[in-house]
Amino acid sequence: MNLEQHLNEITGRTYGKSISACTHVQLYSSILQLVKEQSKHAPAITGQKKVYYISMEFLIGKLLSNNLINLGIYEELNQILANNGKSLAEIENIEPEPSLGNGGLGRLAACFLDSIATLGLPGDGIGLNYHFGLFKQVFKDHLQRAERNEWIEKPCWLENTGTRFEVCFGDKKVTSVLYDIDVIGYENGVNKLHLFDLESVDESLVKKGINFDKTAVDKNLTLFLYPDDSDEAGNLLRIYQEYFMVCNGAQLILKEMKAKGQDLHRMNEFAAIQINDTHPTLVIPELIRILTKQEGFTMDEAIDVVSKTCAYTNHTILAEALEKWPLAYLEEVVPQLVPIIKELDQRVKAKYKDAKVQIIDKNKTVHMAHIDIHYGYSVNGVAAIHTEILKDTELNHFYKLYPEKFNNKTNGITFRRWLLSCNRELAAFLTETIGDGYKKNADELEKLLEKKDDQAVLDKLAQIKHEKKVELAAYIKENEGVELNVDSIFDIQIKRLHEYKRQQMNALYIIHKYLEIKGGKKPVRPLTFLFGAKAAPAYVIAQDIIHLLLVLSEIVNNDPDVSPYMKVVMVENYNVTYAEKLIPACDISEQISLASKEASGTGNMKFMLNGAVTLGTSDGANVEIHELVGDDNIYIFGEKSDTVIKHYEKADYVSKDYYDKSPVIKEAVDFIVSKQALAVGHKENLERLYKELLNKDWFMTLLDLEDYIKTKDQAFADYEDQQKWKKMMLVNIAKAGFFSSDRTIAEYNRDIWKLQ
Ligand code: 26Q
Repeated sequence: MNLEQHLNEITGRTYGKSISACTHVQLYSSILQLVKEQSKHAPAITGQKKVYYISMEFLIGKLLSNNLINLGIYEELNQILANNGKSLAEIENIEPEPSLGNGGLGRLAACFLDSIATLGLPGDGIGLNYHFGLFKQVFKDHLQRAERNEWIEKPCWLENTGTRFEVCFGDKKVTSVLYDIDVIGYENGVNKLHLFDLESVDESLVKKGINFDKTAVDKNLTLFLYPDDSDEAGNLLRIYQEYFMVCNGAQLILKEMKAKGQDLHRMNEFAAIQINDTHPTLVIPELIRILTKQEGFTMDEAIDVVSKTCAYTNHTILAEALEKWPLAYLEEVVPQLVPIIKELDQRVKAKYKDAKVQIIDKNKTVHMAHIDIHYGYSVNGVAAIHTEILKDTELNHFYKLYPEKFNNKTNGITFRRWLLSCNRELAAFLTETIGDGYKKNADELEKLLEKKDDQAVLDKLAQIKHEKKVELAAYIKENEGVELNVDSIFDIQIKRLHEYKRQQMNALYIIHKYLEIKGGKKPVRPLTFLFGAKAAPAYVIAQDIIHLLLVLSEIVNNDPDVSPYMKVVMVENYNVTYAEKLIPACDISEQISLASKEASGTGNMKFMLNGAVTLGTSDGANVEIHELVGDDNIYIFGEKSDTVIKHYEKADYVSKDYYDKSPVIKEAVDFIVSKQALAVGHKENLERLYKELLNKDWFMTLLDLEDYIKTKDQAFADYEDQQKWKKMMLVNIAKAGFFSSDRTIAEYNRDIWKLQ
């Protein structure tokens, strides 16, 4: 049966219709079924040892087009549908996006699963099946409101496996249900993403927006994903979720090993468990508990084998983001683990006198990362500079104890989603120009460098960028109601809203530009500033920054003196699908975090791959991008991480000094509480943000503002030298190969997992 016959057979079987007689909704269901049936024929991935990537988040995005690409049937199906008068692009729009992650960490996990399957490595994901995931963002009255994101519908990618486990919280017992999603490798085999759900989950618990009864754990456990900075009330529930995941995960891993007849005493020869940040840390004491209580292991044996199986990835150096839980919380949620955690702590205290490496500190607070580092065999950071900072400062006390455990794994992104799927035009042109070897071996993108002086190639890259800007403009017109000038420079900052990422610095630049234009200084070419960001609902200043951005867009876009030269748009409900539309259309990629604070960033890599030029600080993976493309193909500004770290050590940064010293800074900051801004926005939000910047500015916005303005103006000026700009685009694409997650996963496997 060929592909068309197969699809016709499915539409016939399901709807009694041929392809051409089906609606797009019916075709969406039918193609989903087609993918499920075709993936059954993909080769199984097997091997003696398997990796389990355990994570509270898998931000997988829509799956239809990626699965079609990975099965190698996208083009053929596209043609079949077109021949039947149907549009695959429109069918793709029907799929809801699951929001099973906050941002970078969750999206990284999804890219990793794609690469693990693509490299043919045995490896599954383990996570939770949140019914409403992360909230859906809506703007009302220039403020963010949170609503539930309903993404589970029939049919969907989830397959009920029928597997159930029991999970105890002290004497409370609940039952889980396991759903699987196929992870289809690119022209390779299939692995699984295992998502556990609560059998007794009750969606009707959710009242208005995202509010629900947080105490009814047996009903609410898998309703929502916690935002990355939550309120107190949510903390207990977060621990319930974490334990629910790891208890199920541990049972699944042991069950699979037993089914294969593998000796649990040699667990580390058959399994590697990669712990994605501290969120799944409880898997360590949970495995030890099961092995000692149910499998006849001595404590020494259990600790030994678990420590040789578990590896930890750190994604942050923000002290406030390192998970610490009061022991009392753990006593309430998982009393059965407390004796084990105390035992692990006792062993540390017996061996090391340094209080900084204790698991349970003198305030009876449990430091999750410390469990991972003492009782795991690998600790990795996610970009070169990040790992160095971990070793030198944040985790220096541990580095001194276990230098051999520390290693770097610079993040990567899957080129299937972030090039082949989101920018088919660019992918096709690359294939035409350098062959399609780059699809399997990303380093081959460097072949593009040979075309640096080929005018036809340079022009075509610029032409594709322009087409993508036209497509994005149409989408934004429809979704945000704003008209964009496709000949303007598209400057884009999309990422979670956090003070350290400094969207507020970009806002201050926009104010500066607005005032310049009002004063008669017009930019040579119109400018378009695009933002996308969700803020944790309990993160007050982040909400205020969103408010400022929305107020600015209202002021700028409606000012007839200014709007022909400049537009500001904050897109609503920024998510993976939106990223796939924004990134290919970008000219300037904003990566402006305070140096030392962004562990890696992965958006920076996606933009580069799609021919945008980075405007960024020496932070995270920007440093590696800079090394690869050289000074001439990137805009780097701001203080370096060592200077920033010294400011924190000496506590000598005073934002007010910068405000007093610089009329440009003063004018921009004052605008936040100007009559003009207050006429549009809310006094409470704007004043709070103004005071924060002036009196605290913990992430040193004003420190780098002048250099930022200067460097950004230079980038805009350079854009007018189109020949130069096109070459910069080319070099960025050509050098992006290093950031393929295939490379990252090959390194994890070589250094940590050691699968055959
Ligand atoms: C913790 C406790 C309670 C509730 C929520 C959380 C929580 C949830 C999510 C804490 C942190 C996160 C997410 C962190 C994250 O996305 N980090 C990013 O990871 C990327 C992948 O390595 C990096 O590129 C980014 O630099 C890093 O910020």
